[in-house]
Amino acid sequence: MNIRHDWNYEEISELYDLPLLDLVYKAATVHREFHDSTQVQISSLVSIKTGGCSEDCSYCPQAARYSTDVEAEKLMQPEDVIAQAKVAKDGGASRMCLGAAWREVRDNRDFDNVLEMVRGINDMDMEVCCTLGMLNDEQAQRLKDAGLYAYNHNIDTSKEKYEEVITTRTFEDRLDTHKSVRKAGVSLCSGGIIGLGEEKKDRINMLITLANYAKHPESVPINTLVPVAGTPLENNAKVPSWDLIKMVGIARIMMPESAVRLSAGRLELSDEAQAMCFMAGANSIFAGDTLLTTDNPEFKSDRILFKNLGLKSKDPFEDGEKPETNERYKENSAKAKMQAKVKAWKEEMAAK
Ligand code: SAM
Ligand code: DTB
Ligand code: SF4
Repeated sequence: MNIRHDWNYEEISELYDLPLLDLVYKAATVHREFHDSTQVQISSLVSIKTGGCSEDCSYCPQAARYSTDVEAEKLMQPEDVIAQAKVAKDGGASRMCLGAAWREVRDNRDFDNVLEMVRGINDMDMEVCCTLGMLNDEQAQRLKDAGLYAYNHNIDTSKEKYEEVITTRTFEDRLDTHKSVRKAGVSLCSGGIIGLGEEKKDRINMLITLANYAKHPESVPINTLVPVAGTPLENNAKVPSWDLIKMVGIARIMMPESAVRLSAGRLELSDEAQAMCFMAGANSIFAGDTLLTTDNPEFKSDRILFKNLGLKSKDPFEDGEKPETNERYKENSAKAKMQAKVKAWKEEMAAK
């Protein structure tokens, strides 16, 4: 089977309407052609900057404008993040994903600290992924120079549904960040959420956007909405696990080489439903008892599940080379600090 980038709505609609077990059979066959079906990539998440976000993503407990239990915190210290990465590595994680409740990356001290975290974790021979909101070409390059392996930036839903879910940025803004990530030669992680109130056409169009890229995202997280009290979507109907299995299977068929990640919402799934997702081609999970702010299955229960299903965790850098950290990232930090000083001095002079 060759890799395609020209999927059309009708053919995916046919897959969507297949009897579920026929779809799973097709997807499982593709999965076995491209992957070792016993291997699952394990990522661990840490929320390096929690809450207080200026965006209005209607699913997100970290948006400042919604009244949720999440309290805004400052950026974590690099040494604390690196210590958490060590624990995750000992638990079998090959990738550490650092999440920040930011609309976008800014060229400031916080970003310099994130670069230090990236460098420290890459030095531990773990893949480092960041999800920091929108970024530009230069920022993507600085992350790459620090040793970043992947960048997560979800499209979440279809272009058509997007403005019902988020109004403070556009679908195009998301795609622009993807361009910067690709330009810097960083692996792209992008997927979406089911349970936002979307229809079949939105689910299909979301996958078509990702699968018709000239290069498929190397990871495709499929999140199920975790409804959080205080967010506009807190009372959304629960998504049947059949829908998740279907989405995983379709993503597997459309993007055969990518890692399809079972992401938020795993706590609500039975072991059997998770097994069906692995059968349909999921080959990555977030492990650890918290995602960013919500709960996730404990390491221990995942270990039992893996044992029962005969699954193994994948080693880091099996699908791509370890990025070399480049001393340029330090020079850039120094340059940014100098520019900030000059700007402050100019403002001071103008005020006199
Ligand atoms: N602020 C950055 C951004 O939005 O890109 C990074 C962090 S943001 C929390 C990362 C992703 O988490 C979102 O794009 C969304 O797909 C997912 N997410 C957030 N809240 C969720 C929820 N309640 N249920 C499921 N997925 C959620
Ligand atoms: C992704 O697709 N899902 C993760 C990760 N990428 C950053 C985040 C899920 C967040 C779920 C809600 C929370 O814990 O705050
Ligand atoms: Fe902010 Fe990201 Fe949450 Fe949106 S999803 S409110 S950008 S943290």
